[in-house]
Amino acid sequence: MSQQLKRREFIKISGAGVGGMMAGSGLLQAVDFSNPQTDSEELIERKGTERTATYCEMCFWKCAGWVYKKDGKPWKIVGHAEDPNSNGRFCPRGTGGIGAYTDKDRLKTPLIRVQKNGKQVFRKATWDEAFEYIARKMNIIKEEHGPDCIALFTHGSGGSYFKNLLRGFGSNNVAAPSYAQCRGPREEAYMLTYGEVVGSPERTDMQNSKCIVLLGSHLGENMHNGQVQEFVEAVAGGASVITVDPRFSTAASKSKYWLPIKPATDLALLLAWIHVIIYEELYDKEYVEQYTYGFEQLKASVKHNTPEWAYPITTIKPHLIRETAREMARYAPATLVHPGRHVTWYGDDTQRVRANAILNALLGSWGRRGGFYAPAKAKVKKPQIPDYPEFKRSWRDAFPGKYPLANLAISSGICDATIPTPERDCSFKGWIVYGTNLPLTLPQPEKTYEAIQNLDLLVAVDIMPSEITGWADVVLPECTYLERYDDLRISQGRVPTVALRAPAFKPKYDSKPAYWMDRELSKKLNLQHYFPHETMESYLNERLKSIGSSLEELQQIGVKRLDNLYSLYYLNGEDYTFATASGKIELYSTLLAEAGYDPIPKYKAHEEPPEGYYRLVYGRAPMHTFGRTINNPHLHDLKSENEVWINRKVAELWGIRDGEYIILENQDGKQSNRIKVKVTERIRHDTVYMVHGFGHTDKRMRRAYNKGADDNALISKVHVDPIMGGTGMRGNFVTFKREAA
Ligand SMILES: Nc1nc2c(c(=O)[nH]1)N[C@H]1C(S)=C(S)[C@@H](COP(=O)(O)OP(=O)(O)OC[C@H]3O[C@@H](n4cnc5c(=O)[nH]c(N)nc54)[C@H](O)[C@@H]3O)O[C@H]1N2
Ligand SMILES: Nc1nc2c(c(=O)[nH]1)N[C@H]1C(S)=C(S)[C@@H](COP(=O)(O)OP(=O)(O)OC[C@H]3O[C@@H](n4cnc5c(=O)[nH]c(N)nc54)[C@H](O)[C@@H]3O)O[C@H]1N2
Ligand code: SF4
Ligand SMILES: [Mo]
Repeated sequence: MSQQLKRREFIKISGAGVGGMMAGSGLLQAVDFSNPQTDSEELIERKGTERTATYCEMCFWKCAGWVYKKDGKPWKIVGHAEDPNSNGRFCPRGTGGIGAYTDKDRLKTPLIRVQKNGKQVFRKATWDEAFEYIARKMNIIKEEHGPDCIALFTHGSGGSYFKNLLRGFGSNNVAAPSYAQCRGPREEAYMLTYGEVVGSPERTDMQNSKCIVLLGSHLGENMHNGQVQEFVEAVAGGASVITVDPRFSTAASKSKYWLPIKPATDLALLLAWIHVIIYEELYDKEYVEQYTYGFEQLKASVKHNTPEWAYPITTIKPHLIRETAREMARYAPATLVHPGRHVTWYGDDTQRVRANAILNALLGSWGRRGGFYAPAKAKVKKPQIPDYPEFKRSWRDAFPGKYPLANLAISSGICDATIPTPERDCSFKGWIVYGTNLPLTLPQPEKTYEAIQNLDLLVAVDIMPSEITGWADVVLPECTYLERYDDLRISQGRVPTVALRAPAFKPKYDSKPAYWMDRELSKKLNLQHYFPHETMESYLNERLKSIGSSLEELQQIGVKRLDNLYSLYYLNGEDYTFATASGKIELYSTLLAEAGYDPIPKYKAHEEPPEGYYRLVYGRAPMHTFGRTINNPHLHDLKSENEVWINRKVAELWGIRDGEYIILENQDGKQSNRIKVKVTERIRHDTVYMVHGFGHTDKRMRRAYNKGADDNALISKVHVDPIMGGTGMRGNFVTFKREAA
């Protein structure tokens, strides 16, 4: 079909029901935001209530909880008391999860792109038609180009079934923006240093930390539940917090020290801290001696990185750099220099996070109480499936010699490799996009659109008519997490736990769970042997049998705690072998040296904003997750648009008033949607800030449409991490424009 449709047009609207904005669904009153901690036992005893076990899909912390119904109607969602990710409390987004289910703008039926009266439109299709279409296209691509010319982009629980399907089909090109646009550099930096990743939930022992250092990491706005709870606990217990942020974040307001660093210079600060810790002999000598490799090289390398050297770079005064370094050493090893999560900032991110990992090693905090614990290891067997065919080509072939230390596929790389170039023998021809809204998620959106124009097949699996669905050939409406089973959530953490997600409601409209989609699609592709279980119930039951449990038990208890057979901390004096080349914690990285990169991080200056421009940085709001919750009836009511934070003096200089709407224009002339101004002292003069996820352009999301601005529209420049391909996204600069009258 899409051969006849020459250029893919964005399908804006389906005609019906465009008028009048829907008001909140009335359910808001029923959802209790004020007291998220509710005693489940007490609730279940109330007449007419029933509960179903779930784990939350409103973000990727995956808190376990209970969905309550009263007289058959949705009532409330609460945290599961036995769950270490939530400790019985949900965050506002989790509590508002009911809104994902009730949202009237949801995708309702499968859709197929067709040409009608010279215009591209979606027509409603049956599931069988949709699967026929997809299978036919996939087979054509396989025949003409090879199965590996189809890629999967995924974020979220159901992605695993699509991954299984695609691998069975012969392609291992599976990418998640949570790697190259998020925590990839962190995982590779810790891997290079300790031979292990940080993982999610982070293995940070914050509840026992006496000193916490946050670089960016805006905990409290970044609302990862258990982590925020531990942070609050540590602060209440008197932990000393050092926050490094060009903005006075919520975390900064809880801190003993706020260091309003000049953005893009954190590596210089980290090296100066390392300098002070080494040259004032504040490091953990026994730990360094016993466990680390390359101390002398490190010492020599940071010799010139004095606080006086770092001062003009970072604008942090030398005495403050010394004082904060001493503060960290005072509480070590119960000092946690937080490794961050969204770390794709400036392109040298693996090196910056390496410096962070090195600093933790000098403080002896890895494997120590109050630093990083060794997460529990839970093994819950998966049912056997046949081996996948051999994968002939990988995304790597598109980038010979590049990103040698990337351990996962790079979404932005797959996007690039979809745009044909003379050197490349094959570019990607098909994308399956599960639960990730690429136009708002991958930087350089104009590249994403160009790549899309070169596809023969684009399948979008989503619950909402998000922007990506407007570009798809086939749209598959998934039911929400409250209407489906999914695979078990296995959290390592301090105690290994297994949590169940079971359907609390029947799927609304003609939406279906991803497992069912993949099993049906597998039949059309003759790949059903990769989906041996007819239902999720039977799959889950078999999995749970391997730990002596059953689906029935999990339906009753929701969360099962397993034994942790390992110690959380290193035993004093015990020898350990680390999974690095030297078997030690590598202050000097042998792998980086071999691959031709700095084995010890070195500071290199980044580009500065031109005259009249300000650096654009972005972050989170506690009541929203990226762009995925903006249309949620309950959460939209809590925050319906974002603001751009501008320093008071800068605003005065431009004559910009608080509350007025302006347009941001970046160094390449890209303009934002109109955005409200927040004039504040809480940000540096050279930086502006906005929350990511707003500025939706798809009218089918009636609440979110045209509210606030999309930071991604201004991220037309990226700085790619040469080590692992992460896309540094904070090297864009904006100036201010008045709205056209
Ligand atoms: N409510 C909510 N919580 C979430 C999410 C969500 O969507 N909503 N998303 C989750 C996900 S997937 C992730 S990855 C995390 C992301 O959350 P974090 O990992 O905390 O993200 P950061 O980029 O570290 O934090 C943004 C902060 O960095 C500051 N900053 C900007 N530039 C610089 C700089 O050059 N140096 C320093 N030191 N600071 C700088 C900004 O001012 C801002 O305060 O949040 C998670 N938690
Ligand atoms: N400009 C900019 N870009 C960023 C970031 C940023 O701060 N600024 N943050 C980066 C980070 S840290 C990350 S982790 C990524 C995250 O990026 P994404 O994972 O792409 O996050 P969302 O934009 O929320 O897109 C999620 C999509 O999943 C859909 N969805 C929600 N629930 C379900 C479900 O149950 N099933 C299915 N099938 N679909 C569902 C939503 O409707 C939405 O379309 O973005 C990265 N990109
Ligand atoms: S942190 Fe909030 S949104 Fe994320 S999984 Fe937990 S309750 Fe849900
Ligand atoms: Mo992320």
